[in-house]
Amino acid sequence: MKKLLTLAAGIVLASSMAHAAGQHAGGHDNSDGHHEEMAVGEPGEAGKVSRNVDVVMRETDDGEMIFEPNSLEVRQDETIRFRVRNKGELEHEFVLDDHDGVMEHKAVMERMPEMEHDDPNSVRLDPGKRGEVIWKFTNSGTFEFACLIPGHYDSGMKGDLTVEAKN
Ligand SMILES: [Cu+2]
Repeated sequence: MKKLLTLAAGIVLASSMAHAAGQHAGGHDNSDGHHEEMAVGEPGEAGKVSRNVDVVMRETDDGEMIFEPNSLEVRQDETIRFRVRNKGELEHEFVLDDHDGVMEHKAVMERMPEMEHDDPNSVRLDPGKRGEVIWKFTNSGTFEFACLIPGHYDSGMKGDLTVEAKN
């Protein structure tokens, strides 16, 4: 049953995305309406990884949910392999995006908690599992990483990601 719901949510999402694509010529639109790519960058190639960054996701004894570390710095044009490990007892995810993208995605997840996305800017892990995201940071600026499973962001699962301009 869970699988069926996931599938249904996926279909709803796919059709709403197709609809949005028709209206705005595709992609991940920002409010200024002309960005097809994500501001935070693009999927990276394994052969071009410049370094690995380890990130742990877990709950704390006092009821928080956290990323360790909770802030990250990278340089523009770096390709990073985020090695993400869920050391908690709940399912968690690691999503890279700009603030608006995180907020938008968070709202969608709250409406459709069963939705499972398979986007290159995220990885969702069962307790005890490891996964990775390979990402190229094409733009400098301030971005975020977050877990958008309902309730987790508000329990602390967010971090700042700074991309320093090259040179
Ligand atoms: Cu989480």
